[in-house]
Amino acid sequence: MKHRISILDTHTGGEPTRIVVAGGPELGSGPLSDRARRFRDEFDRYRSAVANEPRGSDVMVGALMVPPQDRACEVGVIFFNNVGCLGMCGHGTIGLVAALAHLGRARVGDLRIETPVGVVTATLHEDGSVSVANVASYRKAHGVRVEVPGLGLVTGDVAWGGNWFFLVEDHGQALDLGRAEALTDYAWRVRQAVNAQGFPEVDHIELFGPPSGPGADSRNFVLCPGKAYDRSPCGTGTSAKLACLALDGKLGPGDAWVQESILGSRFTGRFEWINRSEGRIAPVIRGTAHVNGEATLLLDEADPFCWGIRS
Ligand code: PYC
Repeated sequence: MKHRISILDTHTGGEPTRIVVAGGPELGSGPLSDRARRFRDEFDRYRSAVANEPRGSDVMVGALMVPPQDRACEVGVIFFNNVGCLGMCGHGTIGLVAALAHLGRARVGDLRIETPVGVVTATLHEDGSVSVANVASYRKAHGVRVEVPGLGLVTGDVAWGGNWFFLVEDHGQALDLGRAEALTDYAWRVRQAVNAQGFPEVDHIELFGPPSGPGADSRNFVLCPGKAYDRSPCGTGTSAKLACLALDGKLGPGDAWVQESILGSRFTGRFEWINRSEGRIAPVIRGTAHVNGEATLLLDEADPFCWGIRS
């Protein structure tokens, strides 16, 4: 028996998103957080078939399009990667909007998108770029000191931007693409130590440094849950960064923050306060995605790796 899954491939600042347009599992109705749980618990093989080798790779982020519960939304989406599901995904949402435009389902203007962690509003601009008004973001812990075996003391902030991040500035690492392996090793060690030291929820590590040139405020290296690094500046990571900048008084409401990725691709972020005393912000991230593939995945049960290679 062959399953057929229709996909559109996109990339946002170099980071891929594989959008499942049709042929995904039937998850029923109800809140998207419940359906994401059902996808994780009962249909994980679909995630693996789409994101993992031999069809995908560790870098691949998937986006399963589902009917929204909220009728004011154009679509619901469950993001996933090589090891599990994500709460939100900024670069993935920008890719999703580019895909919807390709399908004739998005025009210049706003559209609401349901995710497992809340509704986000995306705006497709005339120039093809997309702004994402992300879920409320905030800092949970400031100046967390972590003893990392083999590295010593590392200090950072724990913040939410749709996923959980540990944000580090004083790492002493050069953020060069040629050092991706060394940066992955560094960030992975930091993650283990942060998890062990009272923050098990943190599954993204974000290192910050100076930008490569004019026009940007910062460069980052973001290690994702499955040990792949984000080729884009990371929309949820930039949202978490904006929450920290806002609380530290380093960026004002409405001011632009240009975040550069390890590749040099850029997102522009801005925020408004939702509740200043609680430190909650409404971040908006703007970037550009391109549709670069349109295909049907064939899942043949006779293929020993039909459902992907799971580590
Ligand atoms: O852009 O939010 C993002 C993201 C999360 C993981 C990879 N990219």
